[in-house]
Amino acid sequence: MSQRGLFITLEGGEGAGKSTAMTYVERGLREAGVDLICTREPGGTRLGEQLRETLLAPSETGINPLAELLMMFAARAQHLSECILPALGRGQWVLCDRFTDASYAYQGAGRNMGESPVAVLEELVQGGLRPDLTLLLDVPSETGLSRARGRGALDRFEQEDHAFFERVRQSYLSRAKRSSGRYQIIDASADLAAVEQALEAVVQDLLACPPLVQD
Ligand code: Z5A
Repeated sequence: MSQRGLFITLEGGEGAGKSTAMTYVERGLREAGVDLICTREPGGTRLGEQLRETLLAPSETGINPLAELLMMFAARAQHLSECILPALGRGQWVLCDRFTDASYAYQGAGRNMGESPVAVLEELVQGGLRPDLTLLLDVPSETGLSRARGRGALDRFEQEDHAFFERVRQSYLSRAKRSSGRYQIIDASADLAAVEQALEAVVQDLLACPPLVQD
């Protein structure tokens, strides 16, 4: 039986540069001949994109934190069954812009729900599946927010206050510290050239010595 593909996620606060990094990593891997798909959360399927629209709409002011968390995991359940698991099973690599670390950071820490409800849903929806590698683009929240604001209209999350984004950042950093084997922290406050250089090193490492896949 052939081995499943690698599951790689990109995480970070607002405006950390995940989408920019994803394009760069995707290009490096494709040029090296890796067969991969790129996707995102919430989203990646028709249902997931519909839920994303609701979750990000600034007009949706009344969404309760538990409903928000359940919508993230509803989108994730669909994404796993329709897109991520089939691709991994075919041996393709999956590059995903955000995954469950974002639920720990935004709902667990940002919304002050704590880790327990996230962990319960993680187990229910994913079973034993965890990313093989997570690239955490770390940037001070003020820097990230000012980049995000520079892009124009703010979504529902981007309208939160500074304390919210600080909790999000600290959650990412503390989870990365606890399971350091899975994460690579990229200093995303550096200029684009320096970030690209760091990503280039990650891509070369991945190609030379891919992490062991946990089935
Ligand atoms: N969310 C959640 O709450 N729970 C969950 O479980 C999941 C998600 C999965 C949508 O995610 C929202 O869903 C998200 C959390 C929540 N909150 N929000 N908002 P998203 O990933 O689509 O949203 P986002 O964080 O706002 O991502 P983004 O807008 O796509 O930002 P980004 O990908 O990190 O950054 P970027 O688009 O690559 O770059 C932003 C700008 O900065 C752009 O103009 C770049 O040219 C510039 N940039 C990038 N890097 C640099 C450097 N190094 N220097 C200078 N300028 C730079």
